[in-house]
Amino acid sequence: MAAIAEAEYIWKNGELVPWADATTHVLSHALHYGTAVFEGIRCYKTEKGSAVFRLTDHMERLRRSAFIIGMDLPYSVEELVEATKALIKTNKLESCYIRPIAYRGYGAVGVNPRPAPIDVVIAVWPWDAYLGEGALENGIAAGISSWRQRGINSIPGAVKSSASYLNSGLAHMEALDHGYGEAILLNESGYVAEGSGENIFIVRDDVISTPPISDGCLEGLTRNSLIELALDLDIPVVEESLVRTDLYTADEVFFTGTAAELTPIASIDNRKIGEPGPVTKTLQKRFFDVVYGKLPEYEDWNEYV
Ligand code: PPE
Repeated sequence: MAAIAEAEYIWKNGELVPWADATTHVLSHALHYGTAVFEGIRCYKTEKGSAVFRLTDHMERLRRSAFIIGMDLPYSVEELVEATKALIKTNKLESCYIRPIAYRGYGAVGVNPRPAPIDVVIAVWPWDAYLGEGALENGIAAGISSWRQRGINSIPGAVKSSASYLNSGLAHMEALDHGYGEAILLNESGYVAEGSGENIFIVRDDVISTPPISDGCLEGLTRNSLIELALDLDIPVVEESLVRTDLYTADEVFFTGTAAELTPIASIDNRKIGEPGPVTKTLQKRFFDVVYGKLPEYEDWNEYV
């Protein structure tokens, strides 16, 4: 999670630039005011070649995030999709993490973002297990943060903005300080929102529950995929507000996200949930079968490079 394994090129405003040259001015608007929207996407090495999971859907979410904050992206979803595929090929990567970011660049200071130019960058690099070694197999210890999820009428969860991640960073640092691997944030009303970089699900009596988007979480594409995979297996899924005690008493709890994939939660606030349970394990296997191109019925989610 710390150091970046550098690739050779980065795509910036339509051009390929060497990794070390993909810089921006220190007075870029986004650096001062958080005016950036981004995505996290994964490309997996499958038997049929490298496949980017839901690439178009991610780029569409990027456009929606930009639209909400009044940023008119100078590239279409198709252009961003093609640029990403070409970038992966140029960098000769078989699997990687993909980070597109659109931000207000250099040219104006002051709160108003509009006079600042819009820069768009796509970077790719190899990135393994997000929540540490063994997390996917054994689960992690999570803790409820004393920091609240910013309100949907402050910095909306629907916008994947750099500004949101100050909130995530505060919660994540606190979790690490308390000896946990990840934080869970409650919203201002006390309902469970999400992890600092993941959506959250519980399983109780063979029913899956996850907080609704209106409780302030990101509309995660892994979340959305998992819901579909579960329903296709006839496992009921409910989107409902959850309180912290629902987490403590659940049979199984897990995080989902592009980086975190499907990471089981072994304990919350030192209350044992246990080893990854049957629903978690079934869905995790299903998820990896999908992204590695082993399930033909979900192949439209895999966009081959
Ligand atoms: N909530 C948050 C706050 C979040 O950051 C992510 C993804 C999700 C939910 C899950 O969304 P999705 O990836 O579409 O299923 N977090 C990205 C960034 C992580 C980072 O540390 O940077 C990611 O997983 O790529």
